[in-house]
Amino acid sequence: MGIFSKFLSKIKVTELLHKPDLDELADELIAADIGADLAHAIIEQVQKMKSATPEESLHTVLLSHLSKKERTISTASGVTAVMVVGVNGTGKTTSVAKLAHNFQNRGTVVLAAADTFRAAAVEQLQTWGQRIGVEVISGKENSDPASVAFDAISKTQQLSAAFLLIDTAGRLHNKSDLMNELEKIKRVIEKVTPVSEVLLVIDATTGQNGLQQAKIFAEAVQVTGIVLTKLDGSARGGIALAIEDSLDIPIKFVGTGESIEDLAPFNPDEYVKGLIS
Ligand SMILES: Nc1nc2c(ncn2[C@@H]2O[C@H](COP(=O)(O)OP(=O)(O)O)[C@@H](O)[C@H]2O)c(=O)[nH]1
Ligand SMILES: [Mg+2]
Repeated sequence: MGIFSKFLSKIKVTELLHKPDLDELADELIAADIGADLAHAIIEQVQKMKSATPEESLHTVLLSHLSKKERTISTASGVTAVMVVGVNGTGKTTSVAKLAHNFQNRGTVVLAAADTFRAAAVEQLQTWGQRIGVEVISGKENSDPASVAFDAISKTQQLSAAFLLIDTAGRLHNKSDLMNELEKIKRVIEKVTPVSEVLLVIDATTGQNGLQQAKIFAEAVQVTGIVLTKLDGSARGGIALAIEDSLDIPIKFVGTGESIEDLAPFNPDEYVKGLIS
């Protein structure tokens, strides 16, 4: 059930939006993690749209705040290299495994365990790799992530693999450290092939806090797309709208659970319909 359904069923009786309705709509938008400023901008726009029904107006206005950028993964003719970045716990490693599974029917996939700061992170990726039958390149604990990236791109060439997915560390305590590390990994890959995508993983259940983290990452690296995880655990999916409105980075995939199949392309129209109906 959409987050605005209670509200919409009530206003349908009059088909007109009055001040108390608009206040209630603003509250619902904010409760859905859309953020106060954007919620008020949406209200103003809905008010100006007199011709349509409130439901149609809301649909049009919400859709207009989503990114117009391409949502499919851009692929390269040789190796498609994809870096996956984001704060610890958001779902990077799981998303790397899900993406690998998703790409497997299009060619050989190699995974790089470049989060070398946590032994558990490497083991976790290896376990996924075994389960889905994908090679995982790793280094020793605390080894240089860029050296893992180097080994991984070498392996990718050796196997003539079509995809290289790189899992990275998510420490946020020092922005310039983070930037240096991610840039170094990128440089190592780009000696061989361009990095096609840098996907930022955001946990939908962290709401506006997740948006703040996203801003820090977007300043540190050139993010080309977002994977919004744990939408299954969040009744407040409005965060997708807040992210796209403020960063104009397209959400390319959504995570809808903990198993390998729980990844879906993000469809703006369906998303908005889901919020409303
Ligand atoms: N419910 C749900 N859980 C998820 C999703 N994606 C990841 N997780 C869980 O979130 C936790 C952290 O994921 P992990 O991939 O280790 O995050 P990382 O630290 O960013 O690599 C794990 O328990 C995952 O199973 C999702 O889409 N939905
Ligand atoms: Mg991880």
